[in-house]
Amino acid sequence: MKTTQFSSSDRRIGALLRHLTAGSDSDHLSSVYASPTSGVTGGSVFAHLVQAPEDPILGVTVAYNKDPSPVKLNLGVGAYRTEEGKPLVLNVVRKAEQQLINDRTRIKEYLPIVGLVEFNKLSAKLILGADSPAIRENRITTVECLSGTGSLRVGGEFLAKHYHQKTIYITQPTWGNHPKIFTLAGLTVKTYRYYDPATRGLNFQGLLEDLGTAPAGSIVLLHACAHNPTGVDPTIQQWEQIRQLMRSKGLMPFFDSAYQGFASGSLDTDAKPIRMFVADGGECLVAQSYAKNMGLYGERVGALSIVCKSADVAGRVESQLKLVIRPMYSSPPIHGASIVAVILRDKNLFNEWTLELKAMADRIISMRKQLFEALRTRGTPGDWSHIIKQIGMFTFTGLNPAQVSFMTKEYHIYMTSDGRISMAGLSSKTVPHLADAIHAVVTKAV
Ligand code: KET
Repeated sequence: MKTTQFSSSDRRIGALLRHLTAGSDSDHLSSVYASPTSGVTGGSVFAHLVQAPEDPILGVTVAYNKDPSPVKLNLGVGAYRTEEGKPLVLNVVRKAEQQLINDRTRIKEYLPIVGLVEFNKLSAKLILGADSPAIRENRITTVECLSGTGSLRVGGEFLAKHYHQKTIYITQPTWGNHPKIFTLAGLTVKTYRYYDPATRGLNFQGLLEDLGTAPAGSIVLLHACAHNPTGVDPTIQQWEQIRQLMRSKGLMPFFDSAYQGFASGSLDTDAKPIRMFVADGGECLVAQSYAKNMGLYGERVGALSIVCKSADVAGRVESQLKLVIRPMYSSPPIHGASIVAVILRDKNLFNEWTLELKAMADRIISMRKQLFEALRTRGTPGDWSHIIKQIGMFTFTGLNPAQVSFMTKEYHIYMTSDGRISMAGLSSKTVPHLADAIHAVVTKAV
C-alpha cells in the first residue's frame, strides 16, 4: 500500500488554511489533508470507539475508589485484607526481599524465555509434591508466566496450536476472565454444569452428565480448590469419580490453581486433586498463581506446568512453549519469581510462609462464622449456612444483581453483581455493617 508523506511545511500551510477558514465548514480541508497525522490536527482516528464497560471484577474497585463515603466496603476483588482492612505484605516476603537486596551479586539481565529455572523446579515441587512420579521421571515442563492469568493464557494458546481438540469446557459459573482468556487464545469455550443454586452446592450429577457427553479429548478446566465464584469444591471421592470419567474419555485436565493453601490452610491438602490426576500417569496442565497465597498480586508471578508421558515429549513441549511466549512478552519478570524461589528453597522461610498462609485462611474462616452468626442474630430470613460451608476466599451469597445494587447504593458495599463477596475483605468491625445490609435487602422487596 502506498502511503503519502506530508512535510512539516505542508502541515503548517494546512493549519494556516484551517485557521483562515475557521467558522466556515472546514471539513473538506481535513479530508484533503487526511494523513497519518490527521488524528493530531483534526478529528481523532479513534473517534468511532465506544466507551468500553469496566471489568466486572476490577471495575468494582474503580467504583469503590470514587465513593467518598467513610463506611464504604470493598468486597469485590479477591485480595486479602487484614483485620484493619489493609493489604498485607507477608513478613516472609519482606525477609526474602531483604535477602535479595543485600545480595550485591544479583543482576537485572533478561531471564530466559522460560523464566527463572530454579523457581520453575520449586513451583512444580510445590504443586505436585516432592515425591511426584512426574518430577522423578523428568516428564514435566514448567515455565514461569505472568501470574495465574498469564499461565492460563500461555497454556490456552499452546493447546490451540498443538492439541487436536480445540474445545475447552469451563464450569458454569466460573471466574469471569476464563472465557475471555481461552477465546482469545484460540479455543472454543463451552460450559459444564457445576453449581446448583437450589442447594447452593455442587450439581455433581449435572457435572458428570456434561463431561460424559463432551466429545472425546476435549479440554476441561478444573478449579484445583476454592472454586471461584461459588466456594463449592467436589469432595475427594467426587474428584476420584471425575478423574475416572475424564481418563476413560481422554478428556484433557487443565487445572487452575489460584488458591493453593487458601481453601484448607494446607498447601498439600489443596493440591490433592491435581496429584490424583498426576499419579495415574496421564497428562495434564496446571496454571499456578502466587498472587493470593504469597500475597504477590502485583508481582505477577505464576507458573504453567505441563505433565507429559515421557521426558522426551516434555522437552519438545517446552521448546514449543518458548515459541508461544517469545512473541507474547519475550520473557517473564525477575523480581517476583526470585522472592518465591528464596522462600521455597529455604526450609525456615518455607515453614514461616505456611504459618502466615494458615493465618490468612483462618481469618477468612473466622469471617465466615462471624457473618453467619450476625445474620442469625438478626433473624435474617433464609438459610445462610452456605456461608460457613463454602470454601476459600469467596461466599456466593445468592443475592441477585438488583439486591447487590441496592446494597451498593444504600450501604456503600461493593461486590460483583453475581452476589459474590470476598470474605478476605471483611473484618470483625465491618461484619455488622454487611449483615445489616443483607438483612435490609432480603427483608424488603427489591
Ligand atoms: N484463576 C482464578 C480462579 C482466579 O480467581 C484468579 C483471580 C486468577 C486465576 C488470576 O489471578 P492472577 O492475579 O492472574 O494470578 N481472581 C481474582 C482477581 C481477578 O479477577 O483478577 C478475583 O476473582 O477477584
